[in-house]
Amino acid sequence: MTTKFKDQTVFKLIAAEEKRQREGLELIPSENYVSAEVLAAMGSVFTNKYSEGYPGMRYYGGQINTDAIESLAIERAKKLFKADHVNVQSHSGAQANEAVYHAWLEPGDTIMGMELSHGGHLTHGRPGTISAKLFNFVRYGIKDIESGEIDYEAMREIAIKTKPKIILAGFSSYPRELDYAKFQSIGDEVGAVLMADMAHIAGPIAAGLLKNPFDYGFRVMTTTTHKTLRGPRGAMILSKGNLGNPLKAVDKIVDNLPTLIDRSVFPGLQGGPHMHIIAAKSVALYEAAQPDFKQYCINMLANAKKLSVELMNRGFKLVTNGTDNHLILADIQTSFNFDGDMAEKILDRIGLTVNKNVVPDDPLPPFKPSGIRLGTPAITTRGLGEEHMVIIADWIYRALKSPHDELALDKIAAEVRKLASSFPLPNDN
Ligand code: DSN
Repeated sequence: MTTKFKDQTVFKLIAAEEKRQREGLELIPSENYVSAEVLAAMGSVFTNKYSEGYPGMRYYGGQINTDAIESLAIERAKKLFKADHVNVQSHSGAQANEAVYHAWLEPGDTIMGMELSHGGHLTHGRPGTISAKLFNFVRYGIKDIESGEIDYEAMREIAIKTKPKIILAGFSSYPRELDYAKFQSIGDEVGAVLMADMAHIAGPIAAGLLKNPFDYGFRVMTTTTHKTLRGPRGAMILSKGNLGNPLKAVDKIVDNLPTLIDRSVFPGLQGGPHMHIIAAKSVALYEAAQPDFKQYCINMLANAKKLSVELMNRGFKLVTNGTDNHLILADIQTSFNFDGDMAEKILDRIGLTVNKNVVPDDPLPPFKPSGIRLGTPAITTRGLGEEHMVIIADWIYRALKSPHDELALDKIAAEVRKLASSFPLPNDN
């Protein structure tokens, strides 16, 4: 397969990665496998084109096809998520969040986001990030680790005291649904713009299986496109309001958020958009509008629930004792008396890919935290069902119970390889 390429070094690594993906099972909740069509669009000649600006307003010639493809992505995303406007140029979720902050805030303004160890993301103000240097972050968090319910009363009190200009709903390791109506009432009370970072749950929202924050007064949603949405690596910013000329300055009023955001992305934070990625986003958005995508999301959520129950049946302590979405946070330190980093490495050894993760108020440091994060987006794309969740829970339990038994680990690794190899990758078909 690699012999036709001159750069053997790189293409051998690509082949090796494909083999790793084929023979193992990806359980990282932010990962997925794209379709052959998304992959083809990413590897298309659109990568050759510069298109600074927006459709109809570019700084380069030759935009007949780029304008069409970007407009298509925008229209498809608007329809899928009930947005008034969508910026499809953001290169990543981090940049999308950054662009929204800069569109609406001045340095020193306050943003309220989820406590990082309770599930919030790095771009929600982790010390050391650019946004944490520029803006003042205040926090809301969960009431207790057993229910995972957000302490909305405490959130309201902090919001009244600190007057955030943005209240941010969103997470990268929170296994429950948020009560967006409560966000709305607090946002209205303190006059904050409501923003949702729905990177993890964009797929089920598009499928109508999880609530859409736009139905609860949210003005902005950011999402990556490569997680449950199953598109190329990249991001989008969806907003409510009116779109003016994005190349001209406009007043900072909430109805102008679409224009303010477009200006913040380009020329604020980025130069030329990646048109091959935008082409692939268009394909993914088309796929997400098809009936089989809804079934995929139903299966993904059912698999996550089943996996969480099977893990708990085997004695695993899960943060919030289960999941309402596609992700599971297991407290390995409490369950097995070693940390999540060690668990990640043991599971890697048997071909199950997970990632170490902090648990709420983790006493251990982020590089050797107490937990691991697991999820079902990728294995569900592969075609695994609830019956396989029993097998996977058992493998995880057996491996973590006997982490130094090399023979036992070899045996499990062979079982993983055999099962995984019987489920082709989407681009095999
Ligand atoms: N790094 C992503 C995740 O794994 O959740 C979030 O950006």
